[in-house]
Amino acid sequence: MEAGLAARLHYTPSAEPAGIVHLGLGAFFRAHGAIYVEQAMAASGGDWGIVGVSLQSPGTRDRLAPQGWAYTALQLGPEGETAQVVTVLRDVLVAPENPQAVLDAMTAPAVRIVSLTVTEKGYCHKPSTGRLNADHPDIRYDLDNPLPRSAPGFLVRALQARRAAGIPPFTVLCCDNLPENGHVVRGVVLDLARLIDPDLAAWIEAQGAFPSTMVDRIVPATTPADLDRVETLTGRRDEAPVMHEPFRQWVVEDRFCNGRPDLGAVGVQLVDDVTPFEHMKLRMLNGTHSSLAYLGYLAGHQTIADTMADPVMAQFVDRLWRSEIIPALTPPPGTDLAAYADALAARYANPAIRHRTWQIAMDGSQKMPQRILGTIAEGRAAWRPVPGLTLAVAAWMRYASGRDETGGTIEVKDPLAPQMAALWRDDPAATVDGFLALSQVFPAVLRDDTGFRAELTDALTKLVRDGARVAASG
Ligand code: CS2
Repeated sequence: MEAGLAARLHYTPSAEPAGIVHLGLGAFFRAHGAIYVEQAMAASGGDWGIVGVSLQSPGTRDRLAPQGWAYTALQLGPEGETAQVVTVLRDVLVAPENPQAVLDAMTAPAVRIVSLTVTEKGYCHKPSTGRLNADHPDIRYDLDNPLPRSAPGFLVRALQARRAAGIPPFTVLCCDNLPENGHVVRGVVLDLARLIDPDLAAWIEAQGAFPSTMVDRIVPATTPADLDRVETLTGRRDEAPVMHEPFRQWVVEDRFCNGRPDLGAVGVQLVDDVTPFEHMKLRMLNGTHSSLAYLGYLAGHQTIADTMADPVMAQFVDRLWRSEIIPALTPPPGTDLAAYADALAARYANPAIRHRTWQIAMDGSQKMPQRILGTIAEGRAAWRPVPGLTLAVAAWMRYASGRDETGGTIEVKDPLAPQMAALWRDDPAATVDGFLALSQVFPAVLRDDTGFRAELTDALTKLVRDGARVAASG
């Protein structure tokens, strides 16, 4: 069918009460967790419908409302595309418009899980320590006001309301790419709760649950061309579809305090300890994604697939996996890390997924510690050379300071963007000194490591002198 002519996708949502409130209703959750939950309900039942919450803007709510909250998930494989309509959303709320409605939804007794994808910066923590940043403007606001702005604020105020009403806590299920993500969100919730009411903190500590998870599926931002593509394929106009690769993985610690969908029935791995899975994924996937994003962007590549089609970059990432990252990892039970790397290379090269290097490059100051800097610190402690990852840090510094290979400006999206733009100097050693002083990004072991400082300066010098492709060629 020709795009622009079809009737709008529409569905009448179920009136059953929701069992899950999800904070941060972006494309990733709609293409990953929401589909697993829908399939778990189809397999084993349970009232686990989802109320989605946008913490910032009304766009997703406005596009989904006329569709009865249904949307198309389009799977893009090298061999073709398949569409599925997802109907697990029961409602979508926009927090800044009506924070009380969000707290009411989170306080409903039928809600037993609050899941989150609010991105790394949404936890208002210090990435290098994992603790709450009590000076964060949203946290300061949330300390003084009963109607919150931040994700930790919503969690704490909703748990406070549940405790006051004699309702047990919900499980907090973090689905962001953070190390020990359940532990981090537990830490920020308890830190904030202690500042509000120490008895509340003690109740959450005793009765709440914060399982860690590892989430994986590549979900590029939806483009206007994707809307036409979905319409042509399905014969329905959908203003809010999501695009995703075939692969998916979800590893979850089975520690829920108030029930859960039958996730095991639909391929979710329920484990005691997610740490080895999460290290593997954050370092092998996200660490190389970010490395390819910075070097690829500087080399003029639009997407990860384009970057992988450049033999210099494909060889570079292969060296990262085999010589620098795998040697620092403990394989999760039953996992062959070399095969995992091969599978990643194939996923990255999928030409149907147009995942922009610019999109992945976003928020680097929040991503570098868990994706790259931890592997560097461990490699250096073991006297293992990590030249490729060091080059990736140099590429991030060049990118984050807002200058591309031709001297043009880059639109840097990052909470530290203005601060980082001011750190660029014509002298690479001075630039490195400025960046290494960012204690919220670099752990002390790297800030104090003179060898690392020297190697990073060499990498940046080479990158500026020769360009990203030559620097990445070894
Ligand atoms: C990406 C991730 O945007 C990014 O930073 O590295 O979103 C990545 O695509 C997912 O974590 C894959 O599971």
